[in-house]
Parts: sequence; structure tokens; C-alpha cells
Amino acid sequence: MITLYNVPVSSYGSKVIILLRHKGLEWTELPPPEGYGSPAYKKIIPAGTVPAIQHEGISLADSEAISEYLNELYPDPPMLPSALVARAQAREISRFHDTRLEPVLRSFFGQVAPDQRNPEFIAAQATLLQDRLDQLAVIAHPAPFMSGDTLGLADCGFPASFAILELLQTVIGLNVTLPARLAAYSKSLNAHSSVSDEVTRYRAALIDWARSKGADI
Ligand SMILES: N[C@@H](CCC(=O)N[C@@H](CS)C(=O)NCC(=O)O)C(=O)O
Repeated sequence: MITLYNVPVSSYGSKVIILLRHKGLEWTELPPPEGYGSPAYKKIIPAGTVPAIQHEGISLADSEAISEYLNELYPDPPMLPSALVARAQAREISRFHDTRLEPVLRSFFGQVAPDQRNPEFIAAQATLLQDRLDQLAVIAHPAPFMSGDTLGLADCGFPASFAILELLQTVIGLNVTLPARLAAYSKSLNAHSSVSDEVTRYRAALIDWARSKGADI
């Protein structure tokens, strides 16, 4: 049995859930005891981050490490291409998501509460985010998914990130446009049977969170 430590609004948690669903695996989801980063949670998961898993005596943090582990342990359906170059490109895109795109999206979280907004910060980060999305639209050639016609590891982080982008466009009027190629990709992703229920759950969790910050949505 896989135990997944997660919180509802974690985009990296959503990434792992999409992989679990696509593999048809069963898991038990638990909140980190006393919250992520807490001493109680660090006794179980020393990194203190979510998502993390416990499985057959091992503890593993980091969505990418978890995804690669589960993909090797449960190879059906495969979620990384067998060809060397295609596999490297899938990893390139997945890391671009985790290290270039998600941190810029995350930087807006402090702007969701209306009384905390800083227009100069939002404008500067919007330029950076647009730049990163435009770079991704050059690097990636979804057809319709990042590694071709089946859902792969490189796809799993994007549904939550695109949901965050939509929330920010609505709540803070973020002036960023998803390039056409990525907008078409997002549509294909959200229609996939391993993604659609999870993205619906994730959007609802984001809206609850934004309301808890006083956002009018
Ligand atoms: N690279 C990590 C990032 C995970 C991450 O930053 N998780 C956040 C919640 S979404 C967290 O646990 N933050 C607590 C901390 O940094 O101590 C992954 O892919 O799992």
C-alpha cells in the first residue's frame, strides 16, 4: 500500500495523484502530522515537504523522485519514452515545469489576499511568467501530450499549474496569456480520463484557499 502525504492545494501533490490515477494504483492520503515542515512530520519525512510517500518501508519526498520511482516499480502503462532522446526531452520539460515555471506561479500566492497586493511586484512577475511560458512553447511540441499520444511523466505537473494560472487571471487580473500551443495542450490534458477528475478537485481546493484569503471569487 502507498501512503501519500499531501495537502489539498499542493500542485506537486496533484502531479503525483495524476500519475497514481493513470497507473491505476491504490493509495491512502494523509495530511502531514502537525503540517508540513513540522518536527512531527520531519520524523517521518526528513525533508518536511509534501508530497511524500511511504511504501514498503521506504520514505520518499519530491514529486519527481516519487514519479520516477513509481514509474519504474509499476511500469504499466509506461510514462517515460523508451527512446533515449525522447526520454531526456521529457525530463527536460518536467524539470522546466518544476524549476522554472512553478516557482514563478508560486511567487503570486502572497498577492491573492486583496490587502496584500503589490502592483509593481505583480507586473514584474507577470513579465517573467510570460517569458517562461513563451520559452516552454518553444521547447515543447505537445502532440497532444508532451511525449506524444499517451500521457507521460512530463505532463503530470501541468494541469495544476495551468489551474493556478487561471485562478490568478481571475482573482488578481494577471495579465499573462497562455501561448496558443500550450492552450491547446491544456485542453487535451484536462479532457484526459486520468486528469479530469483530479483537475476538478484541484480547482475547487484552489478556490476554497483563495476565498480563505479574502479573494472575491
Ligand atoms: N520539489 C518539491 C517541491 C515540493 C514543495 O515545495 N512542496 C511545498 C508545498 S506545495 C512544501 O512542502 N513546502 C514546505 C517547505 O518548503 O518546507 C516536489 O516536487 O515535491
